[in-house]
Amino acid sequence: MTDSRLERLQAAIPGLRLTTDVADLEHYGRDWTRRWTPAPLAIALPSSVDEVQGIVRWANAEGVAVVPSGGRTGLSGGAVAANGELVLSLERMNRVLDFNRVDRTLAVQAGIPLEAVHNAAREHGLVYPVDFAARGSCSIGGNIATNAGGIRVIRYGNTREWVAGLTVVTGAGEVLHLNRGLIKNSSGYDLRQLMIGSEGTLGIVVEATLRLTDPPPPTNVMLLALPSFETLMQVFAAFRERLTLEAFEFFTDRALHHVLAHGAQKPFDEVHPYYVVTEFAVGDEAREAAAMAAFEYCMEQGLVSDGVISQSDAQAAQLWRLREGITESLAKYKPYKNDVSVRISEMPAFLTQTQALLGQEYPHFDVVWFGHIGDGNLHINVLKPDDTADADFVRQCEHVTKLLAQALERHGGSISAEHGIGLVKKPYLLGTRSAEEIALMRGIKHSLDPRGLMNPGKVFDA
Ligand code: 2HG
Ligand code: ZN
Repeated sequence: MTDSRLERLQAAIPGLRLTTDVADLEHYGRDWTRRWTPAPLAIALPSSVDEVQGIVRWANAEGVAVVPSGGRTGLSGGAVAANGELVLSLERMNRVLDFNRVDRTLAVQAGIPLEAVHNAAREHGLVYPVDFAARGSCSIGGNIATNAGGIRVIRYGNTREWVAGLTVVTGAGEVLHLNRGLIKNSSGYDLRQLMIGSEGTLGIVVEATLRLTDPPPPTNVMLLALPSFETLMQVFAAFRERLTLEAFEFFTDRALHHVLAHGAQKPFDEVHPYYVVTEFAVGDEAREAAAMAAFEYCMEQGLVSDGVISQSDAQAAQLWRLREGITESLAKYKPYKNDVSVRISEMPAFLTQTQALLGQEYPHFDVVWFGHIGDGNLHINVLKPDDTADADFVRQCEHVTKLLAQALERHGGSISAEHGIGLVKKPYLLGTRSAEEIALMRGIKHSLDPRGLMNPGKVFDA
């Protein structure tokens, strides 16, 4: 470690774990986007709020940019450090701090993995209901920084519904305790909610008090095969009217093709163009009858061509794997990812137009559609053909994303439903957010991070 700035950091916080090992720079300098070459100055792995505060104060004194770092499972480049930044990894701050049975809250350090939060809640007979496939690797701090969504938003909402309190270190180096775990708090601006989804551009989430809830009633998982895209929203309406949905997810035949090639088990003998995985509460006769009624109605109307319902937890997990395994099964094709949303009522028109647009622009590419259709959230992954150079591929995809962004603007949608803006979607922010909104966001950033050192270049340019 020869950089004098790092020597001063180490001198200011003697116990701080710092590394400039080449493998560490590479490992901590990137997230699941693979487009940027990591080039951080160093990696700091603090073990306390005081150490985090010390790092931010040092960064202000030295003018060094800081990239907050959780599990780095993000898909928008929000945790990339490619410009000599200090990566501040919360990895070592991964403990449960407190469980409060009366408040039904779990206080945790930001670096704890989502799955460990699930397990801790379950030990107390409760659940933390935000859930998605990266649960084993992502951290709660990153979930909060991106207001992560996932497969149960339809029932429980996004991460922001479940954060009762936050401790943050702002870009100016102040430690703030926000909302104090309160349910009701009508005392001015809600700075906790401002921090949620700010992608590390205002400060660093160091601790959180999470709300827990009752476990859901027993559920069943159903896989439906659909003959056409047009009927998707009708199937959704038929199920939603009759059942309490825990999830309603969709994917195409191309998605299934890749998951099966990755080792999942084939659900039907025949091939169908579209599929839905839905999970809903059962556990009594009325609910089970409602589930059958929804399915039979869809079959009679020709909205669905086949279906299978889970008979055990193992089979439910198998059906879920078909949906949750998609991202991993596509990784080797270096996919260009879109994560868009519109209001559910806009979904049918948006789907029709987008399908036409992509069919026209990508006749030669493998385009994989899937996502949280019950929340109006679609993931569109475009796979890189072997014979296309990386840069050409990205250029073509960016052109189409521009067209997609225009369609989203017409339909009042968002260019990022749940993955964040980061670096990948920064060029398309205007359109989802107005110029006035972006100007206000810049002003807010300036008041919390006056030197512009917190995750600079992410979301918007200063
Ligand atoms: C999911 O819903 C994740 O599985 C990842 O948000 C989506 O890989 C993607 O595009
Ligand atoms: Zn998703």
